[in-house]
Amino acid sequence: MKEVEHGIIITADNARVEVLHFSPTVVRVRIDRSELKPDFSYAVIRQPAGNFKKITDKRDSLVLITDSLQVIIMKKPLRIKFLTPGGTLISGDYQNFSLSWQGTEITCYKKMFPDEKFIGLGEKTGPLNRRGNAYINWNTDIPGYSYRQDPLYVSIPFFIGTHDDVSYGIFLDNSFETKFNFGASTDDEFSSFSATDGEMNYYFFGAKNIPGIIRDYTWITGRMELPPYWSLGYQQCRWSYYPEPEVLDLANSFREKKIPCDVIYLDIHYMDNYKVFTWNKDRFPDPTSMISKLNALGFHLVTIIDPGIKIEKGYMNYDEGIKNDCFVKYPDGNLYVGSVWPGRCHFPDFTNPKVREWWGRSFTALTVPGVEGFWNDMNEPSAWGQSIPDIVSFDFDGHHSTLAEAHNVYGLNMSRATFEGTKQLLNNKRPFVLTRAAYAGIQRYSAVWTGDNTATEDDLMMAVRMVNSLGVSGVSFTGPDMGGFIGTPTNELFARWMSIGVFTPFLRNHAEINSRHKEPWSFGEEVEEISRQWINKRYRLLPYIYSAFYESTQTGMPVARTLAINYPRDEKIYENDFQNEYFFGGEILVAPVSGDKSICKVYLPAGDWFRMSNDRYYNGRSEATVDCPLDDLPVFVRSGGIIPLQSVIQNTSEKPSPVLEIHVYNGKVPNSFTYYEDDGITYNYKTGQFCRRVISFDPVKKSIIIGKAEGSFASRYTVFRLVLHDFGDIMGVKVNGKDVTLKLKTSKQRFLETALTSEATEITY
Ligand code: MIG
Repeated sequence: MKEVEHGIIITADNARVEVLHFSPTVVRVRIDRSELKPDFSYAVIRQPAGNFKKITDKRDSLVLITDSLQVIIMKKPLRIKFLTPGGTLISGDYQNFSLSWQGTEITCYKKMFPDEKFIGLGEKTGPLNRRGNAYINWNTDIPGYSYRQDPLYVSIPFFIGTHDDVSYGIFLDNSFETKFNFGASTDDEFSSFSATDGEMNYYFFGAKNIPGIIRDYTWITGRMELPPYWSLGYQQCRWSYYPEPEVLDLANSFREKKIPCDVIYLDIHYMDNYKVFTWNKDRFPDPTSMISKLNALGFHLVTIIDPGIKIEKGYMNYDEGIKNDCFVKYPDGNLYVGSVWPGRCHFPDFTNPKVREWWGRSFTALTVPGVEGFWNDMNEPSAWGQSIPDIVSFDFDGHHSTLAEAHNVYGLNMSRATFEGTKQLLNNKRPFVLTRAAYAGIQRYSAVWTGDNTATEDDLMMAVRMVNSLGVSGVSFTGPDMGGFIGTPTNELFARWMSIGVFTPFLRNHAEINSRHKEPWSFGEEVEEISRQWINKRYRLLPYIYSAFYESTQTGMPVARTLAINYPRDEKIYENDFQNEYFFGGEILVAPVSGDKSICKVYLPAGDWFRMSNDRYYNGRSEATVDCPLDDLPVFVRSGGIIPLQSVIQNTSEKPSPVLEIHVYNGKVPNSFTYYEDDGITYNYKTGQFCRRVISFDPVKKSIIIGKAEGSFASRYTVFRLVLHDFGDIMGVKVNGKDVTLKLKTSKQRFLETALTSEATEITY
């Protein structure tokens, strides 16, 4: 054993082991057969820091202590265990075998506890509790994927285990193909994770609860930046809207029909022969004027981008790429050629910083005419045949590697190049970046959509779990193709999907080429009206949703949160019927249900709950049978819940009414909500131009306080309407000490209105 900065290195019989301190709750373990290689990661943005409080070298073990953890390393045979300060085992190597190499593949085996559950691993289908299942991470273009299909487009080798009264996280930071086995095909003795090459390199997260583990994981891999406000609105996509008059017609239809919408997408047909960074001049003769018309109608334009660069002399991006040596090659120096939409292509080496810069600069072709959103597709990477040879070489930021290691981080680095480049080009405006393929840490650069799903009820439920699982794994801004990309949804499925979409961080309707039209008015008048009502609701909720995104930027807490984050010990939430339930932000519980049901069973965890649509009260820790017509998804608010709402607007550049509604639901437990607002467009919030205030409800003191505004941004709202749910006929209501009378809204709701200033306001009753 050797003490080094931040930790220790052990030379065992067959292995080198390094254990480093990142924080009292984050410890990293690296193991290899020989000398550890120079350290490098695309996911991690932190360095080891601080040190163990105490390191004790005993005869048969080593004990490393932090304020929150004990790491015990047994010497012969080598076994690593993580315990609480009080000595409870949180996670530890399996007693019979702990590490194995088979060829280059290294596997780590951990003891599995009788009641242990596993959640996370990012974009995966299958159940919420992953116990009994095994998964592979190898980014894959897989149109029409089915339930339990694996692997998919995204690799996030991070999961959370929870058993007894402890939880922990493990992040295997290795971008080769990785495998996770949570007791599949074994006798429930151990779980394991493997990397097909490279070193065993994992971070152990030992924070007390799951929100703390997510906070630490996103401290290590980074958090999202605030997205443009418009990207939280409703988005309309199709493969493909063209030519220009069709795009403008589409925009006008939304306005005429009064269905709110903020974003229109152009899929691959806007390009000249599918060449990225070009425009098809026949279909889009004057993108600048088209985009300014769209902007005038309150729309933002997002265009698709593929990595493959067409081999064609005279095509600027090809010529530049060749000249600057931007494309990946075989080991013999010959350029790799793969065929995709444009035909034969070369592929940029996004693991080369010089190439990322070049790629970033190329976006002028899109940003100059006014495009503000960039949709990164096919970046698994995908080429016809779906099997690019592993030997293709990559720069790997100077560390030199091959596709075997670069494949899973290709999409991450493409998204990074896109984000960093467009951020510079947009002069202080926030770009919106969307990607299909990703690796851990993607939240720093891009939103993720869940690829080519199908219009089935199963896909709807699967999408909910995928979004929730991505959320646990650090990625907040996610959603599926609403309505299903492939196939035709029934009217019921479409309407239901729309309602669940309202409570999905990323809300985009998308459809395959040659499929039936799927705009909200394509399913008859009834579905059109239901869709309008749901999208209206999304826009009413935007102040709440934006505050939830703000929370993600601060703590990593996802916007869509499986109940397992807050109720890991409640067995019910893992049951088939209830595993899809989640919180949307901190206050709203969504119980997704398929479109073919009009009555369903929901489970409400500890606490008390109100159905949002009718204020009906429900006791927690109980099942309830509720009706769920297509215009009334089962959505509940926690008692004590605080929800800010605005008036319906048709797009986010429209000024809402100056009235901010603050809904407070009666309860016994104090609650607080951090409200956040800024211009939604620029980075001026970084210099203090935001408006943040804490709204708190204390049922014991009988007071509601709209806290003093912090920051220099002048809120869009100048009046607040406090809507009290289920407070009954309360008397003696005072605003800052002055008597007021409440007005009746419904039998369960009373309200008052008063000026919203930057000062604090206290309401007592
Ligand atoms: O080979 O650009 O997942 O959203 O519409 C298919 C056409 C390429 C796959 C994406 C999908 C997109 C489609 N793309």
